[in-house]
Amino acid sequence: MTELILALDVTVKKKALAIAHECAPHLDAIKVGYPLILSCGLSVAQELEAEDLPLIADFKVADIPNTNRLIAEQVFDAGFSSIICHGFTGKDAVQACVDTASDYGGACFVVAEMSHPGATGFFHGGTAEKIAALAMECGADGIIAPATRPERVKVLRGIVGSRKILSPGVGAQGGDADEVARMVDGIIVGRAIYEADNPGTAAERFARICQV
Ligand code: OMP
Repeated sequence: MTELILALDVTVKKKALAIAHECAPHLDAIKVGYPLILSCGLSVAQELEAEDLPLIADFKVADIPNTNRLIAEQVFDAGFSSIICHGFTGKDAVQACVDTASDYGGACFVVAEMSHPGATGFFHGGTAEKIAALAMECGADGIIAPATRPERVKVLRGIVGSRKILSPGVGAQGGDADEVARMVDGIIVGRAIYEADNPGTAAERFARICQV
């Protein structure tokens, strides 16, 4: 079964918590990033723990190994169970995130290729493939690959094998959940859920697609 991960990019705490609660029965995890943390503080993670779902910290960590480790420690101490980091920083920097995640019994996902149109200018031409291979070499739990380009997900699957692929870009960015859900281990959905008139109903609809 494919997991449904809510990207909770909502900047008003009360609204974020209400949406999380409404959607929770249909979700497998909640992904939190800069929009929510910068507006509400890292402690929002503790409040989200009430939903009893794994929390993924999307800080796309991209610094030197020591700083990556310090960031990852803060993330796991705050109650997150996974962290997303960038891979273009190189082996030692990615390894610091993977090792810190492992020290905490958590998981680390490496962005192999981004979903937005501009990403092709940097990630194509072999870069995404290299990053995916690096993520495997470092022992990462999986990669992030674009739902907006299923043909690229297929290529990257050839590199990561049975390791996890989490895929953002469904809905608002044009990715087709029906097509991508069969190819990946988790789809990441933000606006198509949290901007819907009824986020709970929208989450339920995506959850049904994930069950195919
Ligand atoms: P929506 O476009 O609103 O569904 O949100 C997508 C979520 O996935 C946002 O939180 C993005 O920051 C995130 N994301 C991408 O959209 N593209 C990527 O390539 C990588 C991510 C990510 O790492 O989660």
